[in-house]
Amino acid sequence: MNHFTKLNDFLASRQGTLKEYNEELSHVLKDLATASKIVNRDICRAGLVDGFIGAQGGQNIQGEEQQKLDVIADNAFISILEKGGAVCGIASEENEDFVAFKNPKSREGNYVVLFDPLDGSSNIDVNVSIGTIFSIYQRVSQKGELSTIEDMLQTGAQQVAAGYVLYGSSTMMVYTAGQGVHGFTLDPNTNDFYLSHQDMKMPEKGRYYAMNEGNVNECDPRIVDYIKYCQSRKNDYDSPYSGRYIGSLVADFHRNLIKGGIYIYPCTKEAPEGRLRLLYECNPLAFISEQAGGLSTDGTQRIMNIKPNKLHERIAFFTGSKSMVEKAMSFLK
Ligand code: AFP
Repeated sequence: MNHFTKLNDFLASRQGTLKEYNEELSHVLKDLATASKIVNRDICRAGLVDGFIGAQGGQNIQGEEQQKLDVIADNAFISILEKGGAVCGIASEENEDFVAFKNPKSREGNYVVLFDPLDGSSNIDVNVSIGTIFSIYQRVSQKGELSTIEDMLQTGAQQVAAGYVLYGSSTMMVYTAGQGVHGFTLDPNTNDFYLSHQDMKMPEKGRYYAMNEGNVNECDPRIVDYIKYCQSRKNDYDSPYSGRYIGSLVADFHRNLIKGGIYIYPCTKEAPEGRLRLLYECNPLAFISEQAGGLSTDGTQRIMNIKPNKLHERIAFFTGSKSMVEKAMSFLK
């Protein structure tokens, strides 16, 4: 036993604090937590179970090699959300098209969930932190009907809740429903999430920058200038920032949320539109960053104002502590 509040009790206490914050939304968040516990268990046992480690043998719609655990995690989230009844459809990194749940209960569901079931999957086989990222919207299609593409292609500003689960040295679920950011740690003894990080705030600035610096000569020279600024003694700390890049967006973002820092994935020659996906990577983290006092932009505009044109749309992403993102943007002017 511990003295921390369980996720379910916390969700119950929040109901009604916002028009959108109701029992059905709590249900969706609980289902996401349940699915993440299954995924967490599978990640922890991956090395011991045949069929969990390694490549699946196919590519997802992004042309990226799918890992076995990508598919296992995807199936876990889809099956729990489908059974739950509060969600009428989903879109995920691992599926080319969105999935409209056909059963009558789900058709009555008010929400859609967009997610990356296992972010940072190149880190799975090497036992480095990975995550799940999710975004929740109210449907715009008719209740009782099948969910439509319009449900999925909403701007980030229309998210009712968003979050991530970090499978790290401990497993944490962090979410916002538009009233601050709440962090829960999974207790392996009880398999319950407990409120461990209340009202999380991103420090106004920090000393960490996260970028795949292998790409530094492949991007806009103004980005190179900003990276040189981070590495110089001419920055606001009069000493070089520390470079930290895990290659799992969730883990890099979480460090910056707690310690202060900036994450950058600009357009590169290889990825001229950017690498990260707007709908299930950037939007949810943008919502959390703003709720925590940080900023997220594609270099020209607020991430959450971008009207998506397609499910797997990619964009450039700059997210983190407010003054650091503002400084990076000043290089792009
Ligand atoms: P996956 O979810 O397909 O593994 O992609 C990981 C990711 O979207 C993000 O988590 C990382 O920050 C980024 O890509 C890593 O990309 P690079 O390997 O190009 O640095």
